[in-house]
Parts: sequence; structure tokens; C-alpha cells
Amino acid sequence: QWDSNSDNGEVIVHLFEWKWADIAAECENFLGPKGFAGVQTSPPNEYIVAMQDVIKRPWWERYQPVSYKIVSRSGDENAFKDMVQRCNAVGVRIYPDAVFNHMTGSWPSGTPGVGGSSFDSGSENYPGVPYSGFDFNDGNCNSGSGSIESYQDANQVRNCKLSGMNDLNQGSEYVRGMIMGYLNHLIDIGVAGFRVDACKHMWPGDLDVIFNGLNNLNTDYFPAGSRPTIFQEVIDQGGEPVTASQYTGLGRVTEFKYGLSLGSAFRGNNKLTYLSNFGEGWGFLPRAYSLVFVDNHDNQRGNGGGGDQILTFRTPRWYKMATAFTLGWPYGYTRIMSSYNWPQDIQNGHDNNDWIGPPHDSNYNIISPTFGADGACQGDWVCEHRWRQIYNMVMFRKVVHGTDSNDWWDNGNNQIAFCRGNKGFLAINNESYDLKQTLQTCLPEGTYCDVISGNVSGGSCTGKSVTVGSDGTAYIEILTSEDDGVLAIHAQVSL
Ligand code: ARE
Ligand code: CA
Repeated sequence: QWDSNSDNGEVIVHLFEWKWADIAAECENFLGPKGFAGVQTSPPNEYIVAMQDVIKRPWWERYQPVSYKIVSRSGDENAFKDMVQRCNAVGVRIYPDAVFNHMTGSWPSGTPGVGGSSFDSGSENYPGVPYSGFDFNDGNCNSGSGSIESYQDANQVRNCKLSGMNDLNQGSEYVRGMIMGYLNHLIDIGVAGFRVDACKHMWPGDLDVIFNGLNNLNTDYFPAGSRPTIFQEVIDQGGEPVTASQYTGLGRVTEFKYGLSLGSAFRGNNKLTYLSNFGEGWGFLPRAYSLVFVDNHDNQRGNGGGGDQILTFRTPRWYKMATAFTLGWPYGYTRIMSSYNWPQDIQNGHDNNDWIGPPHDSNYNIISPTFGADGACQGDWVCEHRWRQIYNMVMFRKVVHGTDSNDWWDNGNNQIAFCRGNKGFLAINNESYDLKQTLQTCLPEGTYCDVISGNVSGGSCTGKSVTVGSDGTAYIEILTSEDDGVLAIHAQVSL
């Protein structure tokens, strides 16, 4: 439940709103070779077709389930199966987003599901599962409106409606059976585990029963007896009775303090020097239980934890530094966000366009990403995972896996450096002046290519190179005039 079930690497990427066929190709062409462990996918099951006056086919329609049939804007069940098979074949695992805290919010009758299933939100009838009024928490919710009104009341948080969505009662054996049936269907197809949505809103005891009722992973792809990986979404930034640590016994848990703290450090609200004990030393979850990330699909839109401190692709220089630190630093299991761009419309601190869905044609079919000569995505697909400064750090994390951090150096302010055993070295300069220092890199003597500014090609570095002497030290330079404020070298990229 805490293990990623992947031998390929130590980083997963959330290919937010990608189609199954495109993910399959991405596994083969890019993720496998670059050392990605797996992909978090958007929810694969049926959900509402949200078509309103202004808001048309928002990304968030996928968080309002109508049934557990495998059909979505990303493709049908056959396409899903083909993706799982092809990704597993190149060592890249699939972790679908599993939404089972709730079904839909209230929608006019006649609103269809993407697979054609009908539903009636008022009477809580979902014949595609099937669920009926008996299966929901209304009678267990103690708030006046039936929705969550106070996050200070754990009972409300678990038993009332999140954003007005009909709240399933996971205390019911029938409901648990339907949920386990859905998850086991995905396991039998060959997924490695799940990102579980809105765990804060479900009782840990109920989740325990559900997770224990899951099948072992498919032995076509995994060793016999393998248990599904569980990445639970629990937003805990302190100050609420429901905490992340209530869930660590069940699987990994999102550590939302991580991206918030890192964002505020790079934005200059804290010194990078203080990152020397980033992790448990900052009151975060034990590393063996945490999932960490710089941003996610909610907080890159200003929602769901972290506020204006969160770094995203819109602040690329800081974003690449924070991501390099995340992937270089030995704390937690790491997830990379892969986004699409949308035009923001910020009024009074709120983005009125935060709902906009993925790049699509006039019939709302999602458009496939295309790639330029340098491998970067074109158009509105941002594909942070294809930025050299990011994918090369994914390989860095794979190479240094199993080592701890050592030989920390800092200038007392915003220049830092550290080694990962004798496998890797990372330096960051977030000052407005150059970093020019002879530092201990801990690497064997030799010439290494900085994987941030370039790659190795035809026996030479396309970016900066670093010459490590017999004592492990090297002259390190990160000039403010350079594109990036990071330098990284590791054992596998030397001349
Ligand atoms: C949409 C509309 C609503 C409408 C509803 C029903 O926006 O106006 O009432 O539909 O029709 C996503 C979107 C929501 C969207 C929903 C369903 O973000 O806007 O609602 O899909 O379509 C809390 C939860 C946490 C949750 C965040 C967003 O604890 O679990 O809110 N995150 C997950 C997903 C989201 C998804 C859902 C859950 C729902 O990642 O993408 O919502 O499936 C404090 C608290 C946090 C709280 C946070 C924000 O930080 O500590 O617990 O997070 O505030 O409220
Ligand atoms: Ca609930």
C-alpha cells in the first residue's frame, strides 16, 4: 500500500486530462526511457456531461461520478486496457484517480453521463451502479444545509456533502461492495494502485475495509501477492480535526505542507538555508508515508490548499528550482504535475476561468498533444514532465535512490548545495548574485554534464560541465544571467 509497485523509477507524473491512447504512446516514447515509475490518470469512470451557459465541459465534471463504467473523455474501456497493457510493458505503472466519496451534485433531470447512463440527483438514484437514496449519508449529516459547513467538525467533514455532492455512506456494506467491485475491476485490468480522491471526507475505518478488500495486483505484470499502491488525498495544513496522520496506516498520504513551504521559500518568504532538514524536521509526515509535489491540479488554479504561495508553470524559473529540489531531496514519494494552459481571468484574487477544460475541438473531443523538435509539447499542453530541467531530475532521483543527503552547504541565505551519497550533487542559487564556489560534490573524479543546462551528446556536454577532482570537490558556478538557478550532476552522466 505504501510501495509504488514500480521498478522503473521513483517519480510519478499526473498526466491531467490526457487521453488513454496518448498516455500509452507517452509511456513507450518518453516515460519508460526517461525513468518514470508511473502515471496518475484522470478518473476513468463515467461522470456528468456538464454543459451550462458559461461553463462547458469543465475539467471538474470528472469529479462527479454517475457510474463505475470505464468511459470518459479520455477514452473507453478498450482504450484504457490498451494503455495499461502498453505502459506496463515498458515498466510504467498506471494509478487512476478513484472518486468514491460522493456521486454528483444536483443537476437538472436529463443531464446525461458521458457513457449515456441516466441519474436523478434529487432522489439520489444512480441506476448505472446501482445506488439509491439508501446508500447516502443524508441521515448521518448533522449540518443545517446537508453540506459541509465547518471543517472544525470531523463528523460534518465525513458525513455531509462536499460542494453539494451526494455523499456516499461507506459504512454500508453494499456501498463498500460497489466501490470494491469498481476498484477490483481496474486492478484486474492491471493498474498498480490508485490516487484516492477526498479521503479527508471518508472515515479511515471504512477505507481500511475497502482497501483490505482489494485484490492482489494482476500477476501478468506484478509479482504474486503484490498489494495496490494507495495515494490518499488529504489536505492537511494544520488547524483542523481531520489530519493526514489519521490515514498513514492505510497507504501514502499527500503532504500539502510541502509545496506550500517550498513555494514560500523560493518566493523569498523564507531562506533556502532552512531547507537543510526539510521533511520530518518541519513537522511533515514520516517520509515513508508521504506523497509530495510542488503543485497539483487544484492548487495550480488557486483552490484546494496552499493559496498564492504555490509555484506553477506560470513562474517557470522558481518552478524548475523547486522541482529540482523536490526530486533531488530524499524526502517522500514524488509526483510531477503535467498541465495544460488556460487563459486566466483573475478578479479579486479569484480566477473566473479556473474551470476551463483541456484543449479540445469544436465537439469537445480532447486534442492529442503534439511535440516539437526539442521534444517539448506544443499548443496549450504545457507538459512540465517534458521540460529538460524536470525529466533529467527524474532520472537523477532514480540514480541516487537508496542514498541519503550529505555534505550540505549553504551561504547562510539562498544558495544551497548537497550530495546524495556518492551518486549525485545538486546546487541552487536563488540570490540576485552569482554563485561561484568550490564545493564538495562527493562524486568520483571525472567530468560530468550538468543535466539542468543540457544533456550529454556525442561525447560532450551540450550545457555546462563540471570537473570533479580526486578529493571530490569541484568549482561550481550558477550565474544570475543563466536561464536556470540550478545545477545538477549525477553518476550516470559523465564524459
Ligand atoms: C464543482 C463546482 C461547485 C459545485 C460542485 C457540484 O465547482 O461549485 O458545487 O461542482 O456541482 C473538483 C473541483 C470542484 C468541483 C468538484 C466536482 O475542485 O470545484 O465542484 O470537482 O466537480 C476540499 C477537499 C478536497 C478537494 C478540494 C478541492 O477536502 O478533497 O476541496 N480536492 C479533491 C479533488 C478536486 C475535486 C474534489 C476533491 C471533489 O482534487 O479536484 O473537486 O471530487 C481547505 C480544506 C480542504 C479543502 C479546501 C478547499 O484547505 O482544508 O480540505 O479541500 O479548503 O475547499
Ligand atoms: Ca463523505
